[in-house]
Amino acid sequence: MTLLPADRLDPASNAVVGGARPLWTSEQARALYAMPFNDLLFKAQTIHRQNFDPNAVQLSRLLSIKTGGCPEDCGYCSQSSHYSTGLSASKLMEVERVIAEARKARDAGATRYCMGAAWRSPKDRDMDAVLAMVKGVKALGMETCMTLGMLDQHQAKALGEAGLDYYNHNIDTSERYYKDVITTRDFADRLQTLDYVRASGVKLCCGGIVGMGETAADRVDMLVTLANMPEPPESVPINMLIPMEGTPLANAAPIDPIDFVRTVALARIMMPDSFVRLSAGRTAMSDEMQALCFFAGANSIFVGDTLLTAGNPEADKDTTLFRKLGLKPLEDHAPLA
Ligand code: SAM
Ligand code: DTB
Ligand code: SF4
Repeated sequence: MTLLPADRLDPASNAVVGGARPLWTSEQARALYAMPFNDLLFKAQTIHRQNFDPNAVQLSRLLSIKTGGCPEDCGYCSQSSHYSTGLSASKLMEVERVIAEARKARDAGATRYCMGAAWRSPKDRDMDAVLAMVKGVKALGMETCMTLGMLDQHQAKALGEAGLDYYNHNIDTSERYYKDVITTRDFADRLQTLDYVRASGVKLCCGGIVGMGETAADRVDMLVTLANMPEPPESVPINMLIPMEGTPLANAAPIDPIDFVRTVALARIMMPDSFVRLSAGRTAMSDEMQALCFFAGANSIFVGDTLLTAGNPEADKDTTLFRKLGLKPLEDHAPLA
């Protein structure tokens, strides 16, 4: 792909002038990140309104279908077998139980059901059950998302044929910082799986974590990688690290909330058509911080009191927050035409 010059961007709206989508340079993205906060938020909100209903938030629900005992060494994760986190490993959940949990989530207002497994990659013997979960949850009228680790081409194709809507596979941080966080796979492995998923017709859910001791340049470059993909991910989760006891990142210095909001705003500006999910870490955020994230363009959250192994705000708390902010759950999944 050719790198088009920055003057192809209309500075007011960030709209592409003249057709082709320009690629972001790190310098452009760093300059955005460093803008005066009010200017950055105004720009993000302006772009947000051009693409989405600013008061509608998509609601997803997560379920851990296979917990713990993971052979990967992700330095943030409670489910890695490399660390003593006090978590006990479980087997893959029964298909019927997954469908019953999804029905409860649907009845509580979630429109997308995300199923996560603590695997490096799925074993072929697990694929039948996983495909049955996709079909069963879809039959409830929900969108489906899975996050199962690395996939080969056949697995990605099988998930696509079963009707999976989204596959979540995060790049987590910049290519530069990646090896400080995970050593059992590399950044290129992540991109390979993302390519297989794209080729299978499944939409991408791909983002990362902030607050892992990375620099602002790492946050920005993670977003540059995502925004410069041939097609940016349709869903971009921005997780704030939930420090997990026993992991190498248990004592990482928390990210400044303003820097977190800047990261969300950049994601919105650089990927104007994507859903930006205010993902892990909301229990540690004030209402005001979440409100700023919504203003900066976040328009998706996880609902329900647990994520995979960690806590998430209780339903009452989110209902109150939505009422205070005049937000409503997004009923249909499409961005504005
Ligand atoms: N094993 C699969 C994988 O790594 O792709 C799927 C599950 S994994 C738990 C999904 C994502 O959750 C990770 O890529 C990471 O971005 C996020 N995550 C895991 N632990 C986290 C934590 N303690 N705080 C914030 N985000 C976390
Ligand atoms: C994503 O980006 N965040 C979710 C989902 N994708 C699978 C996971 C958050 C996990 C938070 C830590 C836990 O619950 O263990
Ligand atoms: Fe395993 Fe995923 Fe946790 Fe990494 S993030 S240790 S791959 S479950």
